[in-house]
Parts: sequence; C-alpha cells; structure tokens
Amino acid sequence: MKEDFYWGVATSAPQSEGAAFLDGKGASIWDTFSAGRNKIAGRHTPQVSNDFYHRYAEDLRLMKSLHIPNFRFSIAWPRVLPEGKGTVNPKGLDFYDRLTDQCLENNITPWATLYHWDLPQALEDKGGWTNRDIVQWFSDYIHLMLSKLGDRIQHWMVLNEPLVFTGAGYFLGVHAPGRRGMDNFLAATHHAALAQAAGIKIIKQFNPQLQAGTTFSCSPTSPYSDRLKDKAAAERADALLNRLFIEPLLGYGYPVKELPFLNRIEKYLKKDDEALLVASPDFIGIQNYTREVIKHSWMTPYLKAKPIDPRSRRVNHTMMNWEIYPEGIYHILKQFNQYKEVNAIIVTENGAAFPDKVINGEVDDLPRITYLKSYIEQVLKAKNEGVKVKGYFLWSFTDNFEWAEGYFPRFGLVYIDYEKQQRIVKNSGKWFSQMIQQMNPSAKVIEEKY
Ligand code: IFM
Repeated sequence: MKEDFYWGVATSAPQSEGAAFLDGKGASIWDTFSAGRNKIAGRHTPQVSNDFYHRYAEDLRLMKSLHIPNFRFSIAWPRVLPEGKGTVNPKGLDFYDRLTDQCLENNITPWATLYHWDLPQALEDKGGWTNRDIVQWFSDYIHLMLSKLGDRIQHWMVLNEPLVFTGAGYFLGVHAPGRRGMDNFLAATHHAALAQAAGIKIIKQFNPQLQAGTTFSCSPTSPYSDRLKDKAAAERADALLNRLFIEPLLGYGYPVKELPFLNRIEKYLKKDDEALLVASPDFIGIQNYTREVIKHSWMTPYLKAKPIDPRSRRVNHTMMNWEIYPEGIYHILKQFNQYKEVNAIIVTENGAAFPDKVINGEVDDLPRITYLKSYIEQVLKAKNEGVKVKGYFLWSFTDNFEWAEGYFPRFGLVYIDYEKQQRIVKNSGKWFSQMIQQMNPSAKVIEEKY
C-alpha cells in the first residue's frame, strides 16, 4: 500500500445506480425480491434510487469539490452479464469504463467491489450461492472485469460482507433471495468462502501489482453479564459474526469448535477444498457500525445466544437501532490485527443513519458528526498503537437504498431529495471534507477544533 492513509467514501451499485432495467441490464435478486409483497419497508424498490447510473459525473464532481480522494463503488454483475454468464452487455461494461475514467479525471482513486449482493436472478434460478458452480461463474465474471478495468483500477475487493448475504439472504430469508434454513446457509457459506479465495488469487494472477482484498462485517461481542453462560454465548456469537469467513481464508478452517453446527458443512466439502479456501489478500476490509451485547438463550436454534436490544439496555443508538459504541471499532481492529497473515486493514465501511431534515436548504446533522468524530478517533488511536489500519471509508457518500429498510434510513454525507433527485451536502459532508484535508496525507489525532 503506497499511501500513508486512505480517506474515502463508499457506496454500492444496487443501492445507488437505479436504472434497474435499462440498457440491457439483467434482473438481480434484489429486483425480484423487492417486487414481492411485504419484503421491503414502504414497498420501496432499488429501481431508481439516487440515479447514480445517469448522475455519476455530477456526483464525482461533487466528491471532488469535497476533496475526497478515494471512492469505493461496486460493479453490478447483472449489468455486465445479464444472465450472469455468457453474453456480455457492452453498454454495462461501457458504464464502468466511463465511471472509472471519470474518477481518474477528477483525481479520485477508484476502489472496486466485485460482489455487493446483487446476484443475477438467472443464476439464482440455478441455485445461486447454494450451487457450487457459482465459484466458476463468479471467476469468469472477475476475469471479464479485470480484462476491462484492470489497467486502471488498482484496488479490488472480492466480496462485500459474506456473512450478511448468506445469513440474511439464505438463512433468515429477510434479504434477497429470501431463502431460509441451515442447509441453504451452509452451502452458500462454503461456496462464498471458496469464491472469496478464488477471487483474490485471480486478481493476483492477472497482475501481481494489483491490490486484492475482500471485506467482512464485524461487531465485537460483549457478554450481557459475568455469568459463564453469557460469556460462552458471546464467544459463540464472536465466532459467527467475526471469524466465520476470515479464518478459512487465512488457513485456520471454519470455527467448528465454537460452532459445532458447522460440522455439517462437510457435506459440501470436496477433495482439495482445504487449500482452495485459502488465499493471501493484500488487505482486508472491515466494516463496523456497532457492538453486540450477547446473552445465553436456549430458545435460539444452533447458536443458543441472542443479542440484547440497545433500547432495552437504554443506550444511545442510531436509526438502525444499532448501539453507538465507538470503542467497538478500536477493539475489532485490534482483534483482526492479531492474525499474523493480515498485512493491512482498511475500514471499508463505517457510518450512521439518523433522521435527517432539510431546514432552509440545509441538513444540520450534528449527531452524525459526533458519531463519526468519535469512531474516527478510535480508528486513529488503534493506528497510533501500531494496528496496521491503512484507511477509512465512510458509508456512504449519498443517501441510498438501505435493503429491507428501503429509503427510510439515511447514511449519506449528501442528502438526496428522491423526488427531485436533488443533492444537498449535509453538515457532516462539510465536516468530513475539512477533516480529511487537515489529516491527509498522514493520519494524526483529530484536532480539538473539530
Ligand atoms: O448499506 C449497508 C451496506 O450495503 C453493507 N454494510 C452495511 C451498510 C449499512 O447497513
């Protein structure tokens, strides 16, 4: 990693682009899922969102005016391969070509995520992540994108938060594709773990100079009480939330000791899989928003552990009902830093949703500034203590489609008036811009004036 510290903002294709059925794009599982009844709050859909597909040039100029030097976006697999494999959509490829060039023209470094949950529906119809063939389909798609953009995009992330798309999408059924049950979850988990390793290897084989990474959702877990049962429950939750995907990648295998139900994954294992699960990423992305306070629970199948709601604990929380706990990002950075195989950590997401209001053309979002300031301080504290954290990307640049919660939660530095497709830089956007100008190129402790 060349720079001292990468400051940036993050977003994703299915949450921002809109243009869901334009210019030859195929349907994604989120297009299908959101068409179902009672799946998404307010019956919202990602069809138009903030129309980034048409407004990317304007948005990148705004980003430049805020002096944001790095932009993490994702590529919509069904936009470039409408059926997930086979025939390529030239208009889809052309969009990412133009987006990349526009980033570079604005002096913004593009960081690309290859999979941010928008699986082509045509592949879900063949079993999606539960079908082992997905490792090959995904590998072919990665080759295609590298051959198109590998000359200009240096930083690549293979998967976005695999635990969330397998857990919410294939076990709980609350995210697309809406499937449930342990068998679906274990199959999807194993194939996603194979795909993350394959992706990293493909990027490095294509060009060893490229930086290959992948991202993980993570939340430190604290026991609800000093009881041994609660402590053991918190450890199990930690294995599920924080270790399930990184440990096989680094060669430790799945955390079966803490999570015996993972033994059933053997059903999907083939000869050589132990080696196929392992790769050497140049960096890992961690995505932290909160912590989980965990209590033993006989009623919760498999895990026997449950998170205790922040409201009942009477602690500050965001609109997502996630506890505001800045020390959590420090602890989780320390935890991931302990893996000796990890060379560099980037905070590829952190941010907060609050009920923003436009008053006299302004969005005075002080709670978000307070949240960001306290979290960033903890990131820099970890860095100053020697944690290999090399960057911080804020989620998100603009308000966007927040999955099953629709457009209600707003995470952006830039407010979107969806009706008029108008952009208003929130006070947090101005704050973040000033802060990174002061900090770049080297990360120091945030000065008091912020
Ligand atoms: O919006 C999501 C993103 O897609 C993945 N990480 C968490 C964000 C906030 O929920």
